[in-house]
Amino acid sequence: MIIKRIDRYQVRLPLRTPFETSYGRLTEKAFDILLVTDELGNKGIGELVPFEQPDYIEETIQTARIIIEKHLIPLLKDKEIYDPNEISSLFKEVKGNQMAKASLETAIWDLYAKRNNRSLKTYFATTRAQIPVGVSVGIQPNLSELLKQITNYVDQGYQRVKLKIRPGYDLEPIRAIRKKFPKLPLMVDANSAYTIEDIDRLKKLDIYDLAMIEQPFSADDFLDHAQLQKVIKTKICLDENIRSLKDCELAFALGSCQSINLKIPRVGGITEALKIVEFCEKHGLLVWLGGMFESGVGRALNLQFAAQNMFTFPGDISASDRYYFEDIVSEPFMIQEGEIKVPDGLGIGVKLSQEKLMKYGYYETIYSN
Ligand code: OSB
Ligand code: MG
Repeated sequence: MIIKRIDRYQVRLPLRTPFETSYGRLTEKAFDILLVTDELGNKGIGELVPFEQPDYIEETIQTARIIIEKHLIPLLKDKEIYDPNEISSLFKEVKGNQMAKASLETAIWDLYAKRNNRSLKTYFATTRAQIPVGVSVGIQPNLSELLKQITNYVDQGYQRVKLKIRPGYDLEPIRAIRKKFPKLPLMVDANSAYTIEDIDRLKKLDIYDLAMIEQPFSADDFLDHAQLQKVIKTKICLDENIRSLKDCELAFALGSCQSINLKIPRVGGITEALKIVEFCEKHGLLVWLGGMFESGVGRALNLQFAAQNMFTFPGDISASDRYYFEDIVSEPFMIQEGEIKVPDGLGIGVKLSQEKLMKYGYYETIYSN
């Protein structure tokens, strides 16, 4: 297949409630939907997920748009693609910028599956029609609000809660949650807010039966994570650190973690993500699927991927209404008895809602040949 045209919707969706992490507060999510068209008129869709601020990782939506238009699309020009696994090698000469790469790579996977009349999940080792899901809870203004939020999610059926923490907002909220929900599968995510100086405080988290502690230290640190993992029994999970299979190999060799939060966009797309899943399976690392406040497009991709039998730990794949009043796909994702149904249409299995796209975004053609 040859990519003949690429269209883009730039969208902004207001969040139902602001989301606070150790590094900032988000009230609205900006994202782009890329629509790629082949020579036969088949179409694939992908989501560009980075934030407007370089505060989660360095990539932003603005830098990603430049990389896509100036550096990635020219590599696709007149290129005959036989297999979507070729895209990651084709993009290799552009360093880094994984989320920019993933937006096109995942759109091409969707296109390829549709062209072959297949659901995307049929390319993966999947047997499940619906999957258990978890929810990520932002930093709250007080403990009663926190417990109210968690009670609400538990009542909706979420099977695992991830609490955002930062130094000073850690032991007390965890203790309060554990008191009310002694058996709840619970984990925490620090988004790099601690340093090795905080090791004594982090050791105190060990008694709360947490499923894992996600990304306590900085995104470029492997050694301090390894030092912490040696003295706590709770699993350390790496998120921001892991941009490639190489990063997983390094983390495993050094003992920096026992779990990986895998986000397809953060590792440059499906091909690299599949290699990471294989590595984790081989070496006994607990791999699960993370999220980036995706719209229905990225959410559908995450569901297709997390339907793999390996993904037993509930991911950050909540229902559309966890973050948004309205989704830009025609059928928003709903949670039912703690699970979300994996779409079984062609490709990623969702249809865009033109009405919602026009309400929240605008459209332009960024490539045509
Ligand atoms: O650190 O996992 C994270 C959201 C945006 C950026 C980083 C993270 C998160 C979340 C929520 O924790 C994931 C989601 O529910 O989409
Ligand atoms: Mg994280």
